[in-house]
Amino acid sequence: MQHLNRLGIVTGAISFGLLGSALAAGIEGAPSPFDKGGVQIALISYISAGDFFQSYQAGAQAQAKQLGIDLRVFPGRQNAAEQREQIQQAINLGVKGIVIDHGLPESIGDIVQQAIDAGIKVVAFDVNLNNPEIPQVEQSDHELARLALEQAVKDNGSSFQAGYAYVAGFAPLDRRNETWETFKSKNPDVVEKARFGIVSDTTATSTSDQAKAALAANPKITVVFAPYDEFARGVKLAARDLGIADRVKIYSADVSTADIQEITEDGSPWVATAATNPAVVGAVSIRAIALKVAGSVVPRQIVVKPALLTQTALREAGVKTIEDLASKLPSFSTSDAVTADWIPAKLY
Ligand code: SR1
Repeated sequence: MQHLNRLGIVTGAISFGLLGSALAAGIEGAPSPFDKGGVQIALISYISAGDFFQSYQAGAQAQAKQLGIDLRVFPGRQNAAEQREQIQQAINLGVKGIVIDHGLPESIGDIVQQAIDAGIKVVAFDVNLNNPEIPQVEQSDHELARLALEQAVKDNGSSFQAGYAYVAGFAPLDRRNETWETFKSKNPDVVEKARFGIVSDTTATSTSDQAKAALAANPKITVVFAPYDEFARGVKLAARDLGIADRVKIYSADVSTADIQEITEDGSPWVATAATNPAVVGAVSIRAIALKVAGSVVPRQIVVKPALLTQTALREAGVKTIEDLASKLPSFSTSDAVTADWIPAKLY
């Protein structure tokens, strides 16, 4: 577990755009087909709105560039039928590998199997396709939720009324929910008074409307567990609109530069988040698919570990951006997951 205020390792920052431009022709000494370059890989997302997914995609693109990969990005629109259609398009294109970023397993399981049957390698990020041939990238969601909830107890004790933002069916949210359920059973004086949440192209504002109603109807709620940054933004907006930002504390998942600004601003009720650098997760996903395509053994489960970021620690450390975090926390600058000596693995 890493805490921002315990670490001080500094690495040089490089803009993503400067990386790997000379590698489109292939990497000397790399296994086939990466020795030639131009390997077509598809990144097919279910959600593209929001900071997390934009940063994930930027990290994936930066790593792809370093590997000379021709990355075809299919932006999700929270539309299961469209994601299915995009997987079909990738199969028709003859890509060598596909990264599936989120999605609903019941809508895509069979088409993903068709891709595998066509000899295409597949890696999944945060969608359980229940197939031993598909490595699963994830952020250690149980630990992530535990870090945020332990901070909630540290700040508020183990007796409080809570609001909870959750939508079932998304693998990371379902895993975080398992930790929430365990947490409640171990802390019987934590009472969940309201549950709400929407995942859509307007997650934050739609969740805000629901949070507003829930907080107004339950004035004794003092803690909200909102383990997705778009949920946390929505709850913060609701607390501000209701004029109760001084008596509600929000504990979340994820971080972005915009989130850091929202967390650290004066009077913010958003007091802690447990997070990875989504760009690093995107890079890890591309390395995993590259290794699969190269015929290397890839672990079934690939984990990028989260760190706890408290409002206090961010303010004290003067952190204003994700790049600041990457310069202070090793796990925000790179990951040692799925590397090989022929793969450049540093984003910053
Ligand atoms: C709707 S699922 C949202 C989550 O996916 C990623 O795992 C991010 O951490 C985000 O919280």
